[in-house]
Amino acid sequence: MKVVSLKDVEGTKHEVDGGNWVSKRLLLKKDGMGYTVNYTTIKPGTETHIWYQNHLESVFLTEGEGEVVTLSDNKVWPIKKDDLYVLDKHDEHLLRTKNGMSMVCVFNPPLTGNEVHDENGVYPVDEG
Ligand code: 9YT
Repeated sequence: MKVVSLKDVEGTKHEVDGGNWVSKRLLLKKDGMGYTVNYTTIKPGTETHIWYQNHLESVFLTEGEGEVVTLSDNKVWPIKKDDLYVLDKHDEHLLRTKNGMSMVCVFNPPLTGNEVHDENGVYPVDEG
């Protein structure tokens, strides 16, 4: 087994600033677990368009509150500390917060580590 701490990835290439968010990538494809675990902070006053067409993601909020808008039905989902939101249909969505949020994000399949959203809010499929 092993223990991975935020300080192990802070200041490395696995701390990724996506503009509206900063993601510290704790577990990646190279770790062989079959999923990724990231600790992500969402900056206050942001709205982010996200559409993980190639990944499933679940997100557990450890701090803060905001909302998810699913674009297929324009439904607004309030989210707050202790909630887990589950994008089980590769849901295209907007992620909004007034005061910022902290969260643990799990991705299947795992990320390689360097992904930043493209113009459609998508991470590319890993061909490796
Ligand atoms: C909630 C979310 O998907 N935020 C964008 C960053 C992503 N969590 C990541 O790459 O860790």
